[in-house]
Amino acid sequence: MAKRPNILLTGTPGVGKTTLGKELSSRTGLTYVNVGDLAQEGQLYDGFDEDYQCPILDEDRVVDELEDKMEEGGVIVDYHGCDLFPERWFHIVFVLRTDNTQLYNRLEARGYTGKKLQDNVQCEIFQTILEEAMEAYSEDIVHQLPSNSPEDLERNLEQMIQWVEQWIKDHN
Ligand code: DAT
Repeated sequence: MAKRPNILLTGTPGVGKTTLGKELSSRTGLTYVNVGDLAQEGQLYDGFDEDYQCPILDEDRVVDELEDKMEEGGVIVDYHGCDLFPERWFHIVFVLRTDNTQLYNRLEARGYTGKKLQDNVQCEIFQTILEEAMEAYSEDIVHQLPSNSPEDLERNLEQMIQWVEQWIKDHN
């Protein structure tokens, strides 16, 4: 079996990780893993956040759950955080970025309101996830990508597919 890279797709909720990740998976054959869904399915939670009215991720159990798959390679991980994963897992990290107004509209359409909506838009304004990624991974594997339009999506996909193909050539 050919060696294949692991990719982390991260960024504020609503920037387009799931849309991009699923399409990248279908075009490359890499396995797409949505950490939010994985946690939900396995109930990998440790408490409840009253402020945000959502369960708190049990990070250790998430990491344990994914370890074997990541070791094998060929996984696209989608999550709105990035410092919970071991650095060694990823060969490249993409941080998707969306303009504030655009993000606001997407999150509102998703049913976010009040503090949850405000805090997520602020998270994007303050580049919180980008900074988290820069601290958690070697800066030369962290790439920011604009994710505002269908054209951005297509351009990002093309660049990523090219990178995946090159990586596979170089490592096999
Ligand atoms: P995330 O997984 O980061 O929370 P998503 O993939 O669910 O985001 O996308 C949120 C919404 O934005 C969804 O309605 C699809 C839309 N969207 C995603 N990428 C886009 C893009 N590049 N251009 C326009 N809309 C996009």
